[in-house]
Amino acid sequence: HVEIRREDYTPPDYLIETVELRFELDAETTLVSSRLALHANPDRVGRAPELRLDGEELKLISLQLDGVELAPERYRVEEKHLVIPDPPERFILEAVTEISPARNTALSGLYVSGPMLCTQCEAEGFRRITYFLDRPDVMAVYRVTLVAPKSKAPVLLANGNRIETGELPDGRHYATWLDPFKKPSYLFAVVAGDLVALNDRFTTMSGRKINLELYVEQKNLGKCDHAMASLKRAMRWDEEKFGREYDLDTYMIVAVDDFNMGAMENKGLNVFNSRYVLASPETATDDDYQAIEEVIGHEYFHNWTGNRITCRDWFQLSLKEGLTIYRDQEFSADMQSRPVKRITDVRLLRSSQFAEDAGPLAHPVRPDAYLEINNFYSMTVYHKGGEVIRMLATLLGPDGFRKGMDLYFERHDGQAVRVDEFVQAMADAGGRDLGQFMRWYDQAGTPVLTVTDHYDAATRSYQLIVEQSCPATPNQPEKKPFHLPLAMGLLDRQGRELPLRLSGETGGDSRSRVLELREAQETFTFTGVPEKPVPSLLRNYSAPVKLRYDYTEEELVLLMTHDSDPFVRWEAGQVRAGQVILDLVADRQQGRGMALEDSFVAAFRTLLTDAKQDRAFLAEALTLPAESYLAEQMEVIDPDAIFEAREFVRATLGTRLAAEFQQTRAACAPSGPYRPDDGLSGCRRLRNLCLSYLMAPGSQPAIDAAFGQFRSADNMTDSIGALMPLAGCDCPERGEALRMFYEKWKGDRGVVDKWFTLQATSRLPGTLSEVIALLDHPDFEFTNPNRVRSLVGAFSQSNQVRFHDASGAGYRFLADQILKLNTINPQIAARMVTPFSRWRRFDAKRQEMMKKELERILAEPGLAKDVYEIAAKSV
Ligand code: HT7
Ligand code: ZN
Repeated sequence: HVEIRREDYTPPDYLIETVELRFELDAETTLVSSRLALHANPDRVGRAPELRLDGEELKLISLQLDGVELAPERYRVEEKHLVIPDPPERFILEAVTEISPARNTALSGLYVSGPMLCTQCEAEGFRRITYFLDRPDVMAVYRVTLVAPKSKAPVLLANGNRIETGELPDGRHYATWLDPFKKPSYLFAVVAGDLVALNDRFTTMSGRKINLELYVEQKNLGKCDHAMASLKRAMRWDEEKFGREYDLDTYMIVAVDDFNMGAMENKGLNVFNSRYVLASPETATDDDYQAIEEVIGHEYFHNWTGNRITCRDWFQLSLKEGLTIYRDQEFSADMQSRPVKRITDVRLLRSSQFAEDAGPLAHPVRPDAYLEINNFYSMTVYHKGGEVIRMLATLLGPDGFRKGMDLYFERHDGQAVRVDEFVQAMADAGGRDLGQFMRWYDQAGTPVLTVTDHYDAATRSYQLIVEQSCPATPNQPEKKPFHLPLAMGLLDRQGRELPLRLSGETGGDSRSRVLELREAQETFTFTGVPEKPVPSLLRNYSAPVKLRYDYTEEELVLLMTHDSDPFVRWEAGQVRAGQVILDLVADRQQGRGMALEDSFVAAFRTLLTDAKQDRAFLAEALTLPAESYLAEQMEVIDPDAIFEAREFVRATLGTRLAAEFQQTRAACAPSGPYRPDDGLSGCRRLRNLCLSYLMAPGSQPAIDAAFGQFRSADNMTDSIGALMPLAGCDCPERGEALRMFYEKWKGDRGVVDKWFTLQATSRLPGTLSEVIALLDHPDFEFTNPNRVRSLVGAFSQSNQVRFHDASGAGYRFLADQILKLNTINPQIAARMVTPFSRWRRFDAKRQEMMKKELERILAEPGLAKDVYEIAAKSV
């Protein structure tokens, strides 16, 4: 396996101006005829030697150069390339290749999904369609003709505008599409199949009318309204927030059931995993509705951040992904509760990205090397990348950031660029030196901020001493200090916000400010501070770091109840709950009995009964830190002790605050039929959270309440809200409810995925046996990524205590499934390896067992590069 290194980048030797493609579509054998207008790149390094086109799994049928069949000695076909040793400076290359969509279970290139043929070309799927310079800095204009039997594929779609259609003999028809925008091959797409469309219109800010077309299977037409409404909201938002208007006349979205990721931003023709399109109140939860809005927004925003300006090479992936994550987060924050959105985003970052950054797969936001680029569509590139953009926005302020974005679009529209160009635009627009800031792109690992303080009553001055450090990560033993924004405030002992005047400053009365850190250690001295304050640090989670400050219990309660920043209020509660649970973990490990502190129960009661709190926020505040997040805070992870301590806290709260939970649950009871946009999703979340606390001790009245809610629910949020605690309960109602649920929904893929996940994430001791049995269920398919994720992924990634069973059976199970997936879908197989990468964090026996499974995977003959890279780095 060849390692690709960032420092080895050279410009392409040849460029492609225009691409003409003709597809004779058939699931078994598709013929692809290509006509490429090539010329030597004037910016190449040295004279243009041979032309090396990328190609995989292709059968070459014919090859012509400037209209003449190429003699066999003038080219060679290698396993992954077509090489023409001595081409002219400028020429036309025509090739016919044969591919088999039906045998393409890797879902990269052209493949079959249900009643359609569709493509996925990012990152390197286009080379599985035809020979090409399959790299993002080769941009061309595409003209595409699709030919197919009309009865099987009445709908024929490609990027851009449909310029011609017609009938052909033998019941076939064709459509020709022209995309006027130059694009890299990874944004190419075609779809052909038996689909119907939901149509709508959008008028842009300059008055252009855009056709919006959402293609689905006939049976799903009734589930598209939310996706369409989300798209229109996203289009308007990008105009209002960033002044960006859509550029083609038509925007198409196609929903497919078999898809490796969430969705794909192909120019003018997005292809979506159907789970991020289809929704109805009966089949989708509030979270599903939310996720659809987010992903629809994300793909739409890529039209400017990704498509109009793309990446020079794949090391720059965060240029488009981090920026677009930031944009979709801001869009969602504007559409719902901003604080709750920030809390959910931070929760995800800290539970998944921090773990990645602390293990053998840690890599910088801009990686230095890879074997398989698909493995770098990571939490770090996406979500830490998004945090890096957020820090720029915080440092520059809203106006400076907008100016930077405008300058970036003005300078680079139509180009394939690097992260450097983006940061330079920000630096120039904001008049700032961002040289040190670039370390966020180059250094892996989560920085730790250790804050201490000192108050001097005589001078009424208060010092904050901030130290930053960053742990060693693979190939990076030493780290240099980061440039980062630390948003903060100071509270007096009554919880009032104090003015923040740094020594040497005059005037200024702000109650919240951003300190800029650049050094390994810095001291900030505030003057005119009347008493020793409580620092409110990292407001709105202004940087992706771990914060260490030794708060007392009283100080945490003060922040929880008084800070003006909702993130800090939430975080103070999480820190307190984390301390309580981890103390109980220690008690359990040392054989002491567990007892919950009265003060914690009292604080929980105060919060639960605070009628003034926003309910969505309250639900977040009352949710205990996840097992995985608690695990990250332990030197040696003890999954059993974490699970038992956390469950003990939940059950104790459920018992001691039963009346309060019942009251709150009743206060949140629905007063009318469900509507996803009724503004009551926070209420539903809180109500279902109360139910899960009430269920934790396992009392019969609570089980009856859950079963009652399950039977009477008119929407999926409440149905799942009841079924989830039932699935974790060893009671007869469990089997009954799961059976009823399956019988009702067995024809609906998305809901059946939920049914698999509910069972895979049950903490009951027999879960692994159930999961193994479910592999033989008629609805389980190894070829469908959503289904694999819903069972194998859910068990190994979201059921810490059962996956890490001391017998090692969970590990054997996962390795067996990875080896099966290796030949079916290497991308999905590789993603399933990640739980093993954390092996060093566990006790010696578990370490040994996990390592053994990694070695078994690595010993597999014919191991895909994708799986090899993750397994080899992990071991
Ligand atoms: N840009 C899209 C990436 C993507 C992808 C990457 C590798 C393999 C399959 C894939 N499907 C989609 C998704 C996005 O960030 O919008
Ligand atoms: Zn993206």
